[in-house]
Amino acid sequence: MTMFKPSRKAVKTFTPHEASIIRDAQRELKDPARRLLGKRILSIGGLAMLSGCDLKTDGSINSMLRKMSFFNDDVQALLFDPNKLAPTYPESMITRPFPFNAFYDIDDVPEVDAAAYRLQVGGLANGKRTWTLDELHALPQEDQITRHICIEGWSAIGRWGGVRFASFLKRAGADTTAKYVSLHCADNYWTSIDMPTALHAQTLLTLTYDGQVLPPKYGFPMKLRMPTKLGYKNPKHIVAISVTNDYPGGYWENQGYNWFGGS
Ligand SMILES: Nc1nc2c(c(=O)[nH]1)N[C@H]1C(S)=C(S)[C@@H](COP(=O)(O)O)O[C@H]1N2
Ligand SMILES: [Mo]
Repeated sequence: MTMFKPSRKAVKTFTPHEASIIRDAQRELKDPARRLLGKRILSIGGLAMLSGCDLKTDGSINSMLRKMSFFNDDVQALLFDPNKLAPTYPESMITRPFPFNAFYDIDDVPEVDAAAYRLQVGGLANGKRTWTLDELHALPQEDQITRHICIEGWSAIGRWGGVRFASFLKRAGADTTAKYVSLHCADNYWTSIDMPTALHAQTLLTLTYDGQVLPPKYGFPMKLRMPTKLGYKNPKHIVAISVTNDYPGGYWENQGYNWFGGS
């Protein structure tokens, strides 16, 4: 990782004005980026130099932050080990009750009609494009007990069951050399993930929570569970999946949350 660290000689000193802009920038950075900085993979001064930013203006800092966020995505993608498993836990450690979170109140959780439900697969895929819930339930299922980490500062252990997303993508004829998989939800939430995470062994197209059909608050009828990613990258109520090379962004990502969102 030292390759990202500027040499001691290269570290420049900042004027008080520049230092205050850097402090603001650091405050604006979301957790994963902060963690990367904390691990000393990069310093903000080093980044300012890498991105050719003179730190004179807020416009400049904004464009630096934008570049930095993409740079951070690239670094996280580089550090992501597709063979490394997230920790799993015994049943006795499940958090009860498991918390609910969404960009709206629990009373506004969408009601999806199970009989009418069709999961759509679009984009770079040449297999089956429409899936009923029965068809999803007929696929081989597995369970995981993992920790969900929300960027808002809480975490909880839960048990999800469903189909390995890698095997679902294969059945759907997805082009697994594509860059992104985007996931669109019944509440108009959406997010997108990198292909290596989509193919990770613990990435599960979940249909159950704690052995029961996924309740509405946890994402009925289907949620994508990834213990390698932060909470906002785990979409509930998914109605459409698209395989694409065009950057799809996401609901929170487009408001400044880091796109890679590794946990
Ligand atoms: N469709 C949808 N999925 C979503 C969200 C949302 O608002 N809508 N919120 C995300 C966030 S920020 C979190 S922390 C988790 C919360 O999942 P839970 O209610 O099962 O705890 O859902 C994620 N997936
Ligand atoms: Mo979250």
